[in-house]
Order: sequence, then C-alpha cells, then structure tokens
Amino acid sequence: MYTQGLDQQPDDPSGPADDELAERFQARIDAEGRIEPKDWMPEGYRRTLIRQIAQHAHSEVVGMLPEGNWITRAPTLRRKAVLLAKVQDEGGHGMYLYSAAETLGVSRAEMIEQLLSGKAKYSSIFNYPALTWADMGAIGWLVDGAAIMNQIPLCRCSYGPYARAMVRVCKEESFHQRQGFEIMLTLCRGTSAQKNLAQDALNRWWWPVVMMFGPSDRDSIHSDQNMRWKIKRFSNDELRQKFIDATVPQAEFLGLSIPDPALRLDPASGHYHYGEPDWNEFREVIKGNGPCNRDRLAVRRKAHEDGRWVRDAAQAYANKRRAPATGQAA
Ligand code: FAQ
Repeated sequence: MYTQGLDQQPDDPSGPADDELAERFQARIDAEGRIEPKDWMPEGYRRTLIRQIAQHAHSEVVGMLPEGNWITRAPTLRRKAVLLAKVQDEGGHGMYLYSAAETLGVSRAEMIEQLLSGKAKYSSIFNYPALTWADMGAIGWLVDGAAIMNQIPLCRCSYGPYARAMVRVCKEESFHQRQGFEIMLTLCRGTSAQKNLAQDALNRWWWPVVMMFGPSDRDSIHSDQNMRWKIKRFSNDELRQKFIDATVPQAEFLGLSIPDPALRLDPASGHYHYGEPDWNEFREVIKGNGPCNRDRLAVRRKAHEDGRWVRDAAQAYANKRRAPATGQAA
C-alpha cells in the first residue's frame, strides 16, 4: 500500500540544494513551525519519526494485552465497562499512530511485519505480567500517568500529524490515569487484604514504570538530535523526575509506600531524589528477555494470523470494486 509520503514529486533539479533546504527546515523548527507530510525533510528526521511513531503505535497495541486479560475478571459490571472502554481506546491510539507514521511513507503492513518479527521495539513496560486486579489500578495510575508525562510534550512535536494525534490521545490517557487511581483509592479504603493487593501492585510496577522513560540521559543515543528537531522537548531524565515528583504525593495520599529506600525530598530543589533503576533489567527486557516478551509477541502473531481472512476478504472486495464493470447482471 502506498501512502501520502510516497506520492511526492521527484526532486526538481532547478530547485534549492539540500543544504539550503536543510537550513530552511531547521529555521522553521526553531521558529516553532510545523513540518507536514509533503514538506522537504532530512532523511534522518523521517527515519527517526517512523521509528518512534511505529514503536509508539506497537506499544499501544501490545499494551492492550495485560489489561485485556482482566476484562472477563473485572469485579463489577461498572469496572468491566470502564476497563473495556480503556482497552478499546488504546487500540484506537495505535490506529491513529499507524496512520501518522504512514504519512511518512511507510506502510502499515511493513510496520506490523517489523513488530511481529521482533525487529521493532515496543515499550518495555508491557513485558511485565498483570497478576491481580490491583494491577489494573497500578497500570492506569502509573503506566498511563507516565505515558501522559511523556506525551503532553509530544503534542508540541515538530511533525504535525504526530503532534495532532497526541492531543486526543492525551485527553483519553488522562481518563485512563484517573480510572486507575480510583481503583487504587477504592482498594486502599477497603479491607487490609485489599490494601495489601494495592501495595503489592505498586511494589511490582514502580521500577518498570520508572524505566519506561528510557535510558538515563548519559546513555540516550537519540536525545540530542531529537531535541534539536523538537521531536523531544524534555530529556528522559527530566520527564522521569517530573513523573516522580507528581506521583510520590499521590502514593502518600493513598497511604502506600514507594519501594525505593533512597527516595527523599530535597527541600532545596523541591525535587525527589530517587535510587538508580536496574538498567541491566531494562536492557534485557528491550532485548526480548523480559518476563512476558515471548507471550506478548505470540499473542500478536496469532491475532494477525486469525485476522488474515478479514484482510483477504477486504482486499478481494476492493479489487472487485476497482475492476471495470462488465455491464452484465450477476
Ligand atoms: N521500551 O535514545 P533513547 C503507553 C529504546 S504508550 C523499549 O532515549 P528515544 C500507553 C529506544 O527506542 C508507551 N525501548 O531513544 C498505554 C532506543 O532504541 P532504538 C510508549 C525503549 O527514542 C498505557 C534506545 O532505547 N510511549 O504507555 C524504551 O530518544 C497503558 C535508546 O533510547 C512511546 O512510545 C522503552 N521504555 O527515546 C497503552 C512514546 N525507552 O529505537 C496501554 C513515544 C527507550 O534506537 C496501557 N516515544 N527505548 O533501537 C518516545 O518518547 C521515545 O521514543 C522514548 C525513547 C522516550 C521512549
């Protein structure tokens, strides 16, 4: 399937040279202008965006699995309806994001193939298991909370289609975060067994969520260039710090303890000091060796195979509609 990005005119030899185009491109970004699909852009900018937006789309789609697993076990009809809506929203985010990436000249089939072959990454966080109902609270509160912290600045990303997709995504993530916090609050105000479930979920999800922001700034290979291109507005560590500063008081409100003995408020800066995440674990998870990587990809591959007949039928219907009419009644 060919997409907008590939229907551009070949370069006009009498047009401006690449150096000049690159200067104009950067000047537009520096002036907070937006880059649109048919605008000239450096190949590295296009490739970086395809990588990031596709990874983001894959994360939304794979991210449906840990919570999808709990829809049939939600404790009440209301909880079930809310969780179902949330999981459907994540699927919708994946679709907007695949569409945004397609404007850069990559096909959806290619992106899906890269996910299923294990070539493309998706967020490390979705390789951890959701073991109890309290995990639905922890995922909404912490994972969606971290996702919002990372994605609000992406609403100002220099690439127009990605930035615009993020506006709606962030509104929905905000509902997701609140529904998760509300599950945690209900558990924390319930019996001691329920509160223990909430604490156990926080214990297991805290560090994976802290690592979700990506490697520390000293190890982040793409940050400098991405900041110059205004794809990223804050570094991984800056966003991690903002998330921790916002979340610690919420944990205190819930009466839960964050599993980090090094955590303390620095009164001079107003920021929380926190311990060093286990970066070996992070590297292993993104290499494919996390607790659920193999299961997650196996489920996605099966879903893709199970959906093949639908894609084939849609393609056959499209071919039939495109075929010239013979004028004969069937
Ligand atoms: N997991 O140089 P950097 C959600 C990779 S959506 C796996 O710092 P960059 C909604 C990175 O790709 C969650 N890999 O890279 C939801 C690169 O590898 P590469 C997803 C990671 O791009 C909630 C290498 O490490 N959100 O949760 C991770 O400047 C609940 C070096 O890293 C997005 O995708 C990681 N955590 O910054 C759904 C947001 N971190 O590609 C369902 C958009 C880093 O060279 C339920 N993405 N890596 O092989 C971004 O903002 C950026 O891409 C970062 C990474 C910040 C993730």
